[in-house]
Amino acid sequence: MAKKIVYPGSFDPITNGHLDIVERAANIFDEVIVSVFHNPNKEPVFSMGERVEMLERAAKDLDNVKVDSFSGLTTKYVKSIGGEAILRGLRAVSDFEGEFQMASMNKHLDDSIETIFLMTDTKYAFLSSSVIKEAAYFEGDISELVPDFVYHKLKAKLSTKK
Ligand code: COD
Repeated sequence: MAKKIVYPGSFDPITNGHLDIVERAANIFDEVIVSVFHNPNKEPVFSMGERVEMLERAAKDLDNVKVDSFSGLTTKYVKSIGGEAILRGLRAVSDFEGEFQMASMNKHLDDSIETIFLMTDTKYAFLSSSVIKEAAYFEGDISELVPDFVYHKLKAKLSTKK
């Protein structure tokens, strides 16, 4: 049976830390679905269309990776597309508590769906979309931390906000 795993997130925007997790998962699982969550309570910097497009570009050479979007419960979405598990990345100890809570709630909501964690590569352990946006806003050099096209899109987007 083909193993399909879903990597859900905000990806606002994708960083090299996210991409590293996607690439490593693509070597383990038959199919990886990277899916952008539509959160009605959050105002993202990038629209849903922009985030999906950036992920598609970043994953274009990975044949078994597909990009999608969803709203509502992750567990319901995973089931609806025939996924078997949820993929999450773990950075520092500080991620553990929130991830443990989320995985436990997801297990409560659907006992058939496991959450699988990949540890971050230590060189990306400090990376998050939020620190990337803040550093970029104040013109810090983040060029080595995100794909090239994300770097340019971020610069263009943030320059209109000043
Ligand atoms: N290295 C490795 N992994 C990383 C790095 C890095 N540098 N940066 C981020 N990651 C990992 C994160 O730990 C996470 O696993 C993943 O990448 C995505 O991160 P984000 O920040 O883009 O996405 P989140 O954490 O905001 O996504 C949250 C969800 C959308 C998955 C969550 O809110 C959700 O499931 N919502 C749907 C509603 C639902 O079902 N709720 C019930 C569950 S409590």
